[in-house]
Amino acid sequence: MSEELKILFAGAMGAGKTTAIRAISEIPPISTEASNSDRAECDKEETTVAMDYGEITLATGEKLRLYGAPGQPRFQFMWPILAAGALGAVVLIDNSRADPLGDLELYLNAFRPLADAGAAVVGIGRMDSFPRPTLEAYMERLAKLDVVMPVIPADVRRRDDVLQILEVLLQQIEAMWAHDETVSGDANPGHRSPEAIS
Ligand SMILES: Nc1nc2c(ncn2[C@@H]2O[C@H](COP(=O)(O)OP(=O)(O)O)[C@@H](O)[C@H]2O)c(=O)[nH]1
Ligand SMILES: [Mg+2]
Repeated sequence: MSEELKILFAGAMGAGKTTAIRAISEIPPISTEASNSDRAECDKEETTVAMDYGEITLATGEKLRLYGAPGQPRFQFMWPILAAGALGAVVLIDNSRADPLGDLELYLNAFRPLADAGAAVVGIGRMDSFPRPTLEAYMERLAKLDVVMPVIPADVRRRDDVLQILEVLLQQIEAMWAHDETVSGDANPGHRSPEAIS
């Protein structure tokens, strides 16, 4: 079976999943935007109803498939379906929302297996204009939830910021594989390390 390198972008409506995938995809991203019927949750014209899809090729020539999960809690049923077989997840948080730490908890729980495996990172948006919760507050909340994962401030409208998030995620995954190989003594030829993004 050929290995599909699938990365998932998760987070609330307006957190920037569609923007992040658009910023780095080397193909025109596929997006299923529709008129937003949920202005109470997030005041924007359009929102993603099914998912986003984009692609980026690593320096190794391997293609990462980038999926954006629909953020609305009513689409929760789709999250485990999209997470199945994912290499890793990026949880995007909009720090201007009412309860960003609550958002973190919701999306983290949805993608908990990936987080527990060390294959997830958190990107925090709009920290420049909304400095609270602070990075320390995020780390404290993660510690309470018994999870260790990188928390990175990012403006997903900037390609370099999104690439940095992805790079940290791939480093995490690589470290996890190296650890697995040490533990099992098995070089697992099916796993090739992702390398720096071109
Ligand atoms: N001012 C500001 N706007 C941002 C920042 N990050 C994302 N945005 C905007 O927030 C919106 C996010 O929308 P979208 O990508 O559709 O979110 P999605 O629902 O998660 O797919 C876009 O209009 C972005 O331009 C940020 O750091 N600062
Ligand atoms: Mg979207």
